[in-house]
Amino acid sequence: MKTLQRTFTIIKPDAVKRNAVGDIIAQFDKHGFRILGMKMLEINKQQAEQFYAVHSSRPFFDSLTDFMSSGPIVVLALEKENAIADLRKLMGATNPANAEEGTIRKKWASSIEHNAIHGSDAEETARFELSFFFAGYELAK
Ligand code: 3AN
Repeated sequence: MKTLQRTFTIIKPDAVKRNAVGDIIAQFDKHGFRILGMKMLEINKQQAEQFYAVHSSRPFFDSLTDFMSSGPIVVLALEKENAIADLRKLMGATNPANAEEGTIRKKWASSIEHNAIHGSDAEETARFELSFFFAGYELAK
């Protein structure tokens, strides 16, 4: 039996500024992800700090949360079989210098911080991240 899995992604401020939203959403379609929810919004520094709380002791935390609150982002709830791992594969390595050809970060990321896209890395983080940006009723489908 096929088991559908949900994951969460953010098209980050750098990619929105570079008009990459359409191209990135087309990649989701092409790779078989169903879009369950999608919003364009801005978050403030405090909201970015809450979202990235797991990274609070990392040296890049302040700069990362400044960046994530610097302009509009697009958040999506995606569904497919093996969605979490497949999205991570489609995104490419965190550092675009190591990202494989054909990945979103290879095409759109300009540095390890301005790396175009976020994707959940495990089921528990996907649950937290989806619920951070979407209410239950919005994804009840
Ligand atoms: P990923 O986004 O691939 O899951 P994480 O979870 O290690 O990578 O890092 C979260 C975010 O923090 C990254 N997307 C990136 O924007 C930023 N980041 C990670 N490592 C660094 C670093 N060494 N310097 C600056 N920013 C970083």
